[in-house]
Amino acid sequence: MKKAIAFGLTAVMAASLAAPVMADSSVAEAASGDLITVGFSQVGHESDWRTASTNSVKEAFSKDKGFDLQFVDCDNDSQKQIESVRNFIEQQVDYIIIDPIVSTGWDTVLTEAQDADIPVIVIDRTIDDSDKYTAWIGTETKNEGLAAGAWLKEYAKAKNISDLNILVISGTTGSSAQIGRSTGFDEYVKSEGWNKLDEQTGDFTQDGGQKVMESYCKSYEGKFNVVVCQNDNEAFGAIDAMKQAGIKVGPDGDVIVISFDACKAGLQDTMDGLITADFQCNPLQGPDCAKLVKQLANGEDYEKQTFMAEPWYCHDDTVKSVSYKNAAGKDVTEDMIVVTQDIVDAGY
Ligand code: GYE
Repeated sequence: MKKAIAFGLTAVMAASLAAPVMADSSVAEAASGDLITVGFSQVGHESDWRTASTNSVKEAFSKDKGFDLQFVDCDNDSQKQIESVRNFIEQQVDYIIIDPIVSTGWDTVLTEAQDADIPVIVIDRTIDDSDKYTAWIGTETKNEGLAAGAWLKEYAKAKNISDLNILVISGTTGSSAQIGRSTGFDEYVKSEGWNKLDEQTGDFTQDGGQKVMESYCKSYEGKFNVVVCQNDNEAFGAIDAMKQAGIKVGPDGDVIVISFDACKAGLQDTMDGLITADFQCNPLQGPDCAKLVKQLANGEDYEKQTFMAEPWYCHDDTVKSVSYKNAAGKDVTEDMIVVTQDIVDAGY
């Protein structure tokens, strides 16, 4: 008995030393070995955004914080993703976290999770054909597309550019991030009568962005002045392809590049003027997600939907703010922030 108490105390002390900021209940759970088991089915490893997302979840769901996390990288393969969720159900984990590659095809496996009494939390991208999950944490990607459209409209006006000939390199087809950004931006294409020449997927990768841009440079030589890349990694590839084709991007060049994510390297390119505007999507969703799982475990109230804050960045102050009707139908005005070295340094 004495021995057991002594062991308990030592374990609690050791846990406290290892994780001084941990809440008392978490210390007790971790020390007793009573960890909350969580399976995380991640999209893949296609972008800087994704790496930041994976790291954020792994850090927030560490053993010292009271979790036993099983991580599966689905390599952008939807079939593999469904199997990973089934595997978590078979193992009877306490909670499942899914970042869905595509937004449909989910109802059957979510019904299986529900039947097994395993709560599912969806992060980042959305599931649009089933409501059999407990909560969602992520970003409103349609607002990102709308803000990009509102910015381009004002930028073109300020620079006296009357003809906008646009090429889009979209993200993974059928992902909510692609659908949201395309839908939001296309509202402006339509209302402003812009000429969208083409839209092809670069699958959110640098290589994909480069390949699509190489082919665009041949097919649309001399015919375009805007390239919209649906994430920074695609923009890096597209910028390389344009450089090789002798096209100058940026405020004094031939082509305006718009991007999404605003990861550290994207912010650097925005400061350097290669990307003219970059609309941030915040990947640091791990802490909110871990907080939510603890709330569920403790039977506390929780938010069914959590939207991450997302600032909008630009190279210079030509457009100081953007006004648009957001996805929730609300009229909003948001600042455009000129990227400085401090902002790059603080980036993910
Ligand atoms: O923009 C992209 C990543 O789902 C919002 O996925 C995320 C997107 C992000 O691959 O870089």
